[in-house]
This record gives sequence, C-alpha cells and structure tokens, in this order.
Amino acid sequence: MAPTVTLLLSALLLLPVLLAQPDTDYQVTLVVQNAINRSPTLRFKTTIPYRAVLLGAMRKINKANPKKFRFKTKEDPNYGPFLVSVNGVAGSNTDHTYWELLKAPNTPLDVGVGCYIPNPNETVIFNFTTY
Ligand code: B12
Repeated sequence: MAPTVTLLLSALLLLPVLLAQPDTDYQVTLVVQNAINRSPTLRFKTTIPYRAVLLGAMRKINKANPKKFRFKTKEDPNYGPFLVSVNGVAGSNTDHTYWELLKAPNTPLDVGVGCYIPNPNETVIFNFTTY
C-alpha cells in the first residue's frame, strides 16, 4: 500500500479516539464545610483537564486563593495522599475527627484525593466530621 494511503487510513482509524477525548477543561466546584463547629461554608470553582484528579483541582484552587484555601496531605504507603488539614483545621486520632470526602450532596468517595477523578461540573465536599 502506498505510504500516503496508509497514513490516511491510520488517521481515519484514530479519529474516534481523538474525538472521544475532549480537549476543553471542565469545571469542578469544591465546598469546604465543618459539621462539627458549623463555621461558614466556603465554595471554590476551578477548571481541570480531562480526567484530572481531585488533588490537581485543590492545588489550582490553592494557587488562585492562597489565603482562603490551604491544605496539607500526608502520604500513605498504600492509598496515596490522606487529606490531613484544610485551612489549619486538622483531623485528630484522639478526637476521632477527619476530613470526609463527599460527592455532592452526600456520597462518600471510595478513594482519596490523589485517585479521585471528578466528573465534569461535579461538586466535591470536604466535610470536617467525626468517625
Ligand atoms: C479506619 C479507616 C479510616 C479512618 C482512619 C483513621 C483511624 N485512626 O482509624 C478514617 C475514618 C479517618 C478514614 C477516612 C477515609 N477513608 Co478509610 N479506612 C479505614 C479502614 C476501615 C481501616 C484502616 C486501618 O485501620 N487499617 C489498619 C492499620 C493498622 O493500618 P494503617 O495502614 O496504619 O491504616 C491507616 C490507613 O488506612 C489510613 N487511611 C484510612 N483511610 C484512608 C483513606 C485514604 C485515601 C488514605 C490515603 C489513607 C487512609 O488511616 C489508617 C490509620 O492511620 C480501611 C478499610 C480496611 N478494612 O482496611 C478504610 C479505607 C483505607 N479508607 C478508604 C477511604 C476511601 C477513606 C476516605 C477517602 C473516605 C471518605 N469518603 O472520606 C477517608 C479519607 C479522607 C481523607 N481525609 O483523605 C478506602 C481507601 C481506598 C483507596 N484506594 O483509596 C478504604 C480501603 C475503605 C474502602 N472504602 O474501601 N478511614
């Protein structure tokens, strides 16, 4: 087969794959709430690239709002980053508190911030609560 024809055929075969992966970023909303002391709820919006993880959205929000959204994570050898604190409020083993990760309105995420891939226009809630 002539090289030009092969090239054309390959391009045609790749087309559905390329079309299935949108190149536009999508919006994610992050809500920070405290179920224990009822401090004011914060809401941030950002955009992330196709199938980016939640941690990427958090870093982007922190970069845009360094005084309003800060966080710390601790690397777990098995599950990746554990969200330890948000805006200086840290979970505690003695008080049995932690930052719960929810997909709005109240579905707990089944993985941590380093693994979770938000859907387009999704709202993720960081809820400081007890266990
Ligand atoms: C107890 C527990 C917790 C406790 C841990 C605190 C404590 N002092 O006990 C609390 C309630 C805080 C917790 C929270 C979460 N957990 Co949890 N947790 C467990 C559980 C039931 C047992 C862990 C354990 O004690 N192992 C025994 C000890 C000796 O081993 P260890 O390595 O020291 O255990 C530590 C780690 O497991 C770590 N840890 C616990 N959960 C998570 C989650 C993530 C993402 C990370 C990075 C670390 C981590 O805390 C443990 C104590 O220090 C496991 C399931 C299981 N049966 O293993 C789920 C499990 C580890 N948790 C899980 C999840 C998803 C979460 C949350 C993301 C849930 C949510 N929607 O909010 C949050 C973490 C949010 C955040 N801030 O990052 C998943 C992780 C799956 C994955 N691939 O990421 C598991 C496997 C359960 C599941 N759904 O399948 N968890």
